[in-house]
Amino acid sequence: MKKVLTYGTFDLLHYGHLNILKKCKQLGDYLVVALSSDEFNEIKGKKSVMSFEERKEILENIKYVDEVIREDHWDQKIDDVKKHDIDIFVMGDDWKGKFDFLKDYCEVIYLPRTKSISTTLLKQIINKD
Ligand code: C2G
Repeated sequence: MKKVLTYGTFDLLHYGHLNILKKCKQLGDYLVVALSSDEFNEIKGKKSVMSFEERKEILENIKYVDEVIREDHWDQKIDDVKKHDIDIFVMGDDWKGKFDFLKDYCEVIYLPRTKSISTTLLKQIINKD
């Protein structure tokens, strides 16, 4: 079984998120999503609209996602790859190169971001109305 791992906040889930989750699942058989906790979002300088529990429940109900774990700090990735026996680590290419250190432990793939959609953009549109 080929296991895939990806990370993110996944706030106000949109089709850009769905696209990368779909592509992650196409790369393997089992997809683990490490979901940023509310506390870690503060460290990332992000304030998510939806709580960790709400974001987790949504992700757990997406057919591509097999398991959701917590992301609490930047340097848990190597442990996560080992603990969950990950074959492929995937992120959007806005992170290109940032996680190449994981190449010692698994395949690392950066996928093109979906154009013209982001949580920030959605917030701007919603705030305009
Ligand atoms: N993404 C995408 N296309 C978009 C928006 C997001 O492909 N239009 C991808 C991002 O590249 C990322 C994933 O969706 O791989 C989740 O995006 P965010 O929720 O913004 O996550 P981020 O803040 O980048 O957190 O340790 C890594 C961090 O937790 C990543």
